[in-house]
Amino acid sequence: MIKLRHLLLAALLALFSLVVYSNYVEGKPAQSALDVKRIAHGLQQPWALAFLPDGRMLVTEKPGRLRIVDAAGKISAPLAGVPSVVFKGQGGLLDVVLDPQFAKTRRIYFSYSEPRADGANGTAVAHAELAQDRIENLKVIFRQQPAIKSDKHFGSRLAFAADGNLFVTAGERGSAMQQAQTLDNDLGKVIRVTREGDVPADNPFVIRKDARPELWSYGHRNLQGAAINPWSGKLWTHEHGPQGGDEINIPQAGRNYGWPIITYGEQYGGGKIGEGITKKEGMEQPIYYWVPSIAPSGMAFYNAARFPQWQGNLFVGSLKFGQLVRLQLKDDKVLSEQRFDIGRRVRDVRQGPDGYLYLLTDESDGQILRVGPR
Ligand SMILES: [Ca+2]
Repeated sequence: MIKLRHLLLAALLALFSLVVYSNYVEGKPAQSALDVKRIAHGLQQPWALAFLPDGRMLVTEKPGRLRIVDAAGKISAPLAGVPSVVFKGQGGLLDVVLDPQFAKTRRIYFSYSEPRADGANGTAVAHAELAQDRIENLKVIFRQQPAIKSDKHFGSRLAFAADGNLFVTAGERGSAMQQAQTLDNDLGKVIRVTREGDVPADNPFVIRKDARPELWSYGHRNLQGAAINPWSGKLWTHEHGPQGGDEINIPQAGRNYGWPIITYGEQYGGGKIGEGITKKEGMEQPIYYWVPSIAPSGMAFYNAARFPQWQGNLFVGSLKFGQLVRLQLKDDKVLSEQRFDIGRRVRDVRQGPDGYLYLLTDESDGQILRVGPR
């Protein structure tokens, strides 16, 4: 009898400590004033997350897999039909978003580093229809030109504007940064295409013979964040600077955002980039920048009712510091910044239909974290 009581007591204690421990792991770090709940783990370098209307999540994994994760955290087998990707360095299967008309079309859009001729590669965007365990009727609607032999700076975030056109961020591929300043290529550019990949008639360079018509803005470096501001309807992006000088921009039609002529960053290890200047006539200033770099990835405006204290804020993930960055905005200006320690490289940030924010962590044991203010 005594033994049984001891056993019961021990079992209760074990259960109690397990509960305390899991709360500790999920809720850390305490000083962050952030409530963190782990929804799923075991993803391999997840890059992007998109909510389906039924509350499940589409998740890309960089090695080239697309999975569905349910609200309880159960991860599906990889969906069939994903094209082959160059999984190397920063390349792989990258962003994913739903067609704004998804309920009707079952269509998803995704970006990836596409293998090209002679060992080169480039950012590509495709759409396909989501079926039970596969994607079907794939069509590539954008292929970044020219292809480059590099495993860096694919950019590749996707954002649909209210007019139905799609913005694609295209990085300058690292080895070709001067081409961010010329208009005969898709390197270091924001691209604007229709949902079928055609050029909208009102794109800024359609009448110029020396420019590619799909270009929206230029002089960018590597943009791994893009979102439509729900209050202004404008595209906002962020981009990695070199060493220092990560930026937030509100790219406008036909404007030059300066890379690599002007930057608030420097060469890795120190030293000027170009003339080492931060301003120049005819080039746009970022609305905000970070020195030192936070290595930003993922971007979400918060407009849910659940947490009124977050209303109107912009959230950005930090790979380098393992943080979630909260920016308080007034119109097109950043008023203040707050950082929350996540303790893991934050790759993507999305607002869930339940009004929480959802983060992806960029690891071999990648996680989905649900966060809210504490
Ligand atoms: Ca710039």
